[in-house]
Amino acid sequence: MAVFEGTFTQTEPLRFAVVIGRFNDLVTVKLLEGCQDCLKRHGVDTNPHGNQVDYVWVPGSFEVPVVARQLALTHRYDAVICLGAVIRGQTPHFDYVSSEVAKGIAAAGFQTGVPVIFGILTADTMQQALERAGIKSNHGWDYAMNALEMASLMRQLRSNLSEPYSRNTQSLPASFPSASLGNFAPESEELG
Ligand code: INI
Repeated sequence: MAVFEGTFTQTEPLRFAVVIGRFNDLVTVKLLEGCQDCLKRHGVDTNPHGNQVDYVWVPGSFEVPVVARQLALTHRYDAVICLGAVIRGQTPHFDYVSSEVAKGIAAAGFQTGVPVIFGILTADTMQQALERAGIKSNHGWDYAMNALEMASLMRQLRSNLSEPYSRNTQSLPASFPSASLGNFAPESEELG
């Protein structure tokens, strides 16, 4: 048997997409800077005109999942990093936006088999959000680390493990109905 773990060193072949919400861009621009700093210090060319990272801006966090899923479906990227800032304020908007975004980002990763990193900062106040986006620490850096680790891990799993059950049903016992894979089978029909 084996142990699989992502590494942070062989980053040259990796490709990333970063989806960023403009809402609360005082915060999201800082998250992006932290994210780029981390990727760069691990050898990734973060130049938008280079060939390792693409950037996509969307109006707010609510729009992040649909774009993240679309990018993941292309299978051009080893990971998609989602950046946004949802700040509680005085309205229930916070709860609607944050819960839908969390569900949508999870679904994007789960449906496509591509790591989609949840880099949506949720905070009670702008001060709290800024503290987590550079004043005290920068969570953008952490999200990039998560992306590097998952990108590397998924490459290792792909190159070391055989085809997933959904693509190799002949090796399954007859008593294992393929329908039982249900939502666990990655979407392949849309990949072209
Ligand atoms: N978008 C955010 O990214 N953060 C927020 O705090 C926020 N609040 O609180 O309203 C927010 N709203 C906009 C939302 O993401 C959509 O862009 C908008 O509703 C249009 O669909």
